[in-house]
Amino acid sequence: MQAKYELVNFKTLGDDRGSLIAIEEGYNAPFEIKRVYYIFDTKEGVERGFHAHINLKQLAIVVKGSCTFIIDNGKRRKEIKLNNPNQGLLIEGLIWREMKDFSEDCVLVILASEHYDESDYIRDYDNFLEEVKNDS
Ligand code: T46
Repeated sequence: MQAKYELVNFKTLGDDRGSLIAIEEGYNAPFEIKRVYYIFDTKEGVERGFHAHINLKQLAIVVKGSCTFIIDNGKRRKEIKLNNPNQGLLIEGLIWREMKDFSEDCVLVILASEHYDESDYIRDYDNFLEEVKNDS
C-alpha cells in the first residue's frame, strides 16, 4: 500500500435546524469501513499514538473541539491541526502518527479499514524507519 496522507473536505448538509455531515464508504471514505472508534475525555497534556500501521487506512475526524496530529512518512514530519467537523485526515500505509494538544471537549472519531489487530502496529520508531527503507 502506498503511504499517504491527505486532508479531505466533507460537504456540510443542513438547514435552519443545523448541520449534518454524512460519510459514506466508496464516496467520501475511500475504503471499506470495518471499524469505528472514538477518543474523548483526553486529559490535559496527554499525547497519544506514537506508532504506524502496516496495512490500515483510516479517516480521522474531530467532530468537536480540536487536536493536532503529527504525521511522519519517515522523511518529513508535519503538524496538522484538526478543528473542523467538515474536514477529515486520511492516512494510508506506513505513516507514523502522534496526537497532541487535545482540547478538553475534543471528540476524535476514526473510521478504519480493518478490524483491530495489534500485529498491524509498529510501535518502535527505528523499526518504522527500517520498514520505510525496505518499502521504498
Ligand atoms: C491510531 C490512532 C489515531 C482496542 O481494543 N480496539 C481498537 O480498535 C483500538 C483503536 C484500541 N484498542 C485498545 C488498545 C489499547 O489497549 O485500546 C487501547 C488504547 O489504544 P492505543 O493506545 O493504540 O490508542 P492511541 O490513541 O494511541 O491510537 C489509536 C489507534 O490505536 C491507532 O490505530 O491510528 O488512535
